[in-house]
Amino acid sequence: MVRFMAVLALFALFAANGAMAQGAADLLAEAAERNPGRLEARLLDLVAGFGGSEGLTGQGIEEHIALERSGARASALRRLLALDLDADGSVTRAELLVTQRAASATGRGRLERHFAAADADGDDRLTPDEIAAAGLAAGLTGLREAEAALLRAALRLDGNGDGALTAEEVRTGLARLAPEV
Ligand SMILES: [Ca+2]
Ligand SMILES: [Ca+2]
Repeated sequence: MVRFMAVLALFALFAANGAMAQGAADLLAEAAERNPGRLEARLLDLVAGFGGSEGLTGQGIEEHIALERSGARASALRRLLALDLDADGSVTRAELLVTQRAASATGRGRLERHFAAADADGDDRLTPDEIAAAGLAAGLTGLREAEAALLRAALRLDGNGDGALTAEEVRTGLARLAPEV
């Protein structure tokens, strides 16, 4: 029985791996079909910017994703924290109004939008938790899950299977993906 379960678990694992690999290949193929030039430029930039001497590893891809998200998160947090005039960690509607008075008409609208988006419970006050959550959400918007999945899928182009992706492998891998013309 134990052996049967083990075989079953192994089978499930292989099936999951196969589905994952298939999904990654599909993601790349779709992106290549949509805009081959853009995908190639994006991946070559990534290899150049985050690859080591051997090429771009999974860790390099994760670092890029984390950096993109932390940048977007920091911008959103800074925007909201700048409204916290008495530095108590929360932003009240009264604090928002003071900043809005000093802003341009479009600036006022933007501030209202950011405040309302962050005020999850709609009580006209941003708690530290609401501010943190708004930052996290902005980070995910900075680099969406679909884009992250596509970048992770790029490792499928690692032709020699050494776990690192070179510019050459990106070019030849994408050329192989390109639909027949
Ligand atoms: Ca405050
Ligand atoms: Ca609130």
